[in-house]
Amino acid sequence: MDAQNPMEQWSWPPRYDETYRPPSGQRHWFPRRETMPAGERDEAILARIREVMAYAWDHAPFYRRKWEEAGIHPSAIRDLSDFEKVPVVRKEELRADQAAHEPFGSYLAVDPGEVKHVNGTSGTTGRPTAFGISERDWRSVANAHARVMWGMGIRETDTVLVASPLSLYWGSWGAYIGAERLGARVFPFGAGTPGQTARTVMWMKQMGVTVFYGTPSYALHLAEVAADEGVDPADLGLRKLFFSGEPGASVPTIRGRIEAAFDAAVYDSGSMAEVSPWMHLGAANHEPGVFAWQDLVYTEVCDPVDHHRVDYGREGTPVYTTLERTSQPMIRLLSNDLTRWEAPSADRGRTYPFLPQGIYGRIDDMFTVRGENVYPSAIDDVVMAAEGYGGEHRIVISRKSTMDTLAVQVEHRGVAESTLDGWARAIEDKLRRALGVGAHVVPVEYKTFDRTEFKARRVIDDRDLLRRLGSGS
Ligand code: 8LH
Repeated sequence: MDAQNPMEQWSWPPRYDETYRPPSGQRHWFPRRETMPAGERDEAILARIREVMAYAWDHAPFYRRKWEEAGIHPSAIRDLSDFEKVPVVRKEELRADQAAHEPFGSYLAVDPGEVKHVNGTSGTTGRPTAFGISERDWRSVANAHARVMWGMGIRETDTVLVASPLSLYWGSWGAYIGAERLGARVFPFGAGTPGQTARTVMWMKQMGVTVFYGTPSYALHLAEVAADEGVDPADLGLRKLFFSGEPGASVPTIRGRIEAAFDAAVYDSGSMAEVSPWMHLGAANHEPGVFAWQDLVYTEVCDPVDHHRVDYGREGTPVYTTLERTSQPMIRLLSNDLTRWEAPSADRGRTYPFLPQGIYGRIDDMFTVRGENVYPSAIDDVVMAAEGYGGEHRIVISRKSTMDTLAVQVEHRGVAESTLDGWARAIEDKLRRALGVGAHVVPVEYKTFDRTEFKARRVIDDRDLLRRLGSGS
């Protein structure tokens, strides 16, 4: 690294100047870190990985046990390819470890007394996982998020609405503390209580909200409720919306619908709560897709079976390593999500690897119909582009004898009854072309389905039901 021009505020453990903020007209929060040659950054990342691993070895019995079993010592990591040999961490392992070492697991690498914030998974089934966050980590996350939000063009003059649940969900708090650190005005309205969405519309107007944070599904629901209340969402005054939590902001049709409804720019971000700063994936200008800000959370897009990096241009599953977390460091956490990555290029304004379609699904959510792999987000993309789309749909996978079949129930709005059949067949054609397999489209009335205020669940897998009843296969 250039000794005359070191990376800005780059240290282990992380320490940030809390008074720092770039001049408003500056595009990058930390220009050097964000635009330096990727190879030089990788050298710094390798050194940091070794520090983080040594720290975890000394402070977190979970990692020492795991690596001893695998015959790996932090000192053996001499390049980023060596790092690919470090075994991945699965979410089930974290859950089991917390059950055995309550409440934060033996991967807690600080004294329990240092845990000053608790968040957790909001899953309603199974054992929830607790996130124990030290004050130092809380500040690192705030600084990282401020930086990524700055990259989205959010400034201290903005009022940022946090429109996702303000409870256990790390996403909401991460957006909150990032906006606060950036110097913006934060408006934590939350989401998820009955009647709240109509009130959100009213308050947005009154407070002059300029930036929205939530899930893509919720933004679309909000637009619908605003229209029901007689308010054109484009008149709400939003400049920008940024998202995380589910695919959508990089799915062209969903992105387009949100941009058109609010007449504002859309940005994707998000990874996993465990690897907060989750916002390490952030937008490139005004295109779909996200950067992997490697100096915050080192992301390897890997083969889902051997967990080695796939070449740029290829699809794989992100494996994440936090480079700035000390309380519950995550070292090669397996996401089981799917994405495709591209090599860093200075042309994009930041020299990070780029994920042009964002994260487009989870491996578990992918299903196979007549030999073709299908992602729900690919169906969303086609169906939501249809003229007369009513705002919601459901994807139903069932099994007839030994054959899986796919049906999509699509709400329609403003489509004449006499043309409904043709409308459905036209969507079927587009689905066949996009997915390579046929799907049966069933038109249903507008507002047949519940809207979500958080992450959408649109897939109904009847085969699961059959399996549970013991009559499947
Ligand atoms: C995404 C995205 C995205 C998350 N595109 N899929 O992102 C906020 C964090 C706090 C979050 O949602 O964490 P959580 O609840 O642990 O969920 C993580 C999963 O959510 C992740 O594995 C993805 O499947 C999905 N996700 N952000 C597509 N921008």
